[in-house]
Amino acid sequence: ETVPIPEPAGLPLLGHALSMDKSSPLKSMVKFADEMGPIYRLRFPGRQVIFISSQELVNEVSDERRFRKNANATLTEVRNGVHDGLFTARYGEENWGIAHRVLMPAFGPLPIRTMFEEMHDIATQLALKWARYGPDNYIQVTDDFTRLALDTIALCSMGYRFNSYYSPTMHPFIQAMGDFLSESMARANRVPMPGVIYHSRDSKYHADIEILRTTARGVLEERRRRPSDRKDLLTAMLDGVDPQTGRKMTDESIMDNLITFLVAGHETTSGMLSFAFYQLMTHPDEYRKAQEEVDSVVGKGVITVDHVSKLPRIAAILRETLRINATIPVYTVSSIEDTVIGGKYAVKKDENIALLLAKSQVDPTVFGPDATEFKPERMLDANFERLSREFPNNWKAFGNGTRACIGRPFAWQEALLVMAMLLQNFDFELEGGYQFDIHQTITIKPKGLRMKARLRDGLT
Ligand code: MNH
Repeated sequence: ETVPIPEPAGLPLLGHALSMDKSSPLKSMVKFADEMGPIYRLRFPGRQVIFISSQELVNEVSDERRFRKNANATLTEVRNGVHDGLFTARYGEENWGIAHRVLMPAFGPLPIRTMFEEMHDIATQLALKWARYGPDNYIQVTDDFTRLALDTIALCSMGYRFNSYYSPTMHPFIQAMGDFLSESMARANRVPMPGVIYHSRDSKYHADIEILRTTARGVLEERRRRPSDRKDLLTAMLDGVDPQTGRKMTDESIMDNLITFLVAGHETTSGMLSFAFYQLMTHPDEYRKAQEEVDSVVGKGVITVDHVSKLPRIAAILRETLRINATIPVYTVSSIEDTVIGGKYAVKKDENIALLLAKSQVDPTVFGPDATEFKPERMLDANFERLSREFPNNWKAFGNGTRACIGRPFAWQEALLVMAMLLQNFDFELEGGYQFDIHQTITIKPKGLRMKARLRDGLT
């Protein structure tokens, strides 16, 4: 016996298109979950989406024998720029398999370790900038973490320096990428109108895509012209042979993935660092414990790659940060066959099922009555492992299974390094009267977060 999936009241034809918060659809999704419970359906022109928000349902759809990633409306638009690159590839696309097998080893523990020096280089630029700001000026936290994440992934993956800390204006590539991403999201949520209405926005959109691809092609061709002994992701893509098909990646696929790394690797990491600092500055006890850990593990010397794995409390802080504010707050799967979920809800093959991490990761069944509170303790290794045995798939901030984040070890090493370096060198203070709010693009960040940084001693 199946029962219908609950649906909030909507309009004929437009469905719930006008019920969504324009600047943050996520807020509407969360609000509907609060009103409708752990499963509900929304309808938009030409598509419908089932939203699930309990650990139990998320666990069920994490079974890759029954469900697979489905590029949602926004990712479908992002494909205009990066096609079947790793992030946006549809199930079964051949280039995904080739790129996945060629790149997995390059994202393994050893190659990531060798990227430490370049990560450290960029992190030092950030620390220097903040030291020079002095203790009385407000830092635009998210902007500076975005520069950090972008410069880091570009340097480590392809030896390219954006030098974001040295220019007052954004590099044209970065500007184009930002505009491309926000327009991709806008296009996904467009109300159908005659094409001419969108004409000028469409030409700007395609011009931005042109900038992205021309830059990527330039980087690729430059590397071919002047081969280098760098062991980075670009080298892995140029030289790698897929063991399964014996094929190499095409130039188009390499460009798709170069852009994909920049897209996927900058906002997510920058958002995570921003939320982590917000949480620490509003939880003084946790802040103090984190700083004590850094002081006892790293001390006053220069941080090295060996310190990174010895910071369990910082790691727990990052996990807890991503539990409460997963920077990719929603991702989408679909069923391989017509099926029933939650024991009673019929779901059709290929129907969109959105995993609302913003709710499922604060499920009180898993995390108790204080589920929405920041308590890093519960994310220390032993507790984290126990929780995931008892409640599998309760924490999905890096996605699921074969389509999980390939950049996770990269992001983790970078974030631990940056947190440790900053806590070692500075004392931070949140802007008085700051009102927490979320700014949503494809990812989320704390809106307008500002803080002051005071050097504790000299800069290390
Ligand atoms: Mn990342 C996939 C979150 C950092 C490159 N990433 C995913 C998914 C999530 C995710 C969630 C799955 C999305 C989906 O199912 O639709 N990623 C993160 C978070 C951080 C992050 C929270 C940082 C914090 N990601 C990075 C970095 C890179 C990267 C850094 C690049 C170096 N991510 C990817 C790629 C994929 C992905 C590539 C797609 C993998 C695949 O499907 O094969």
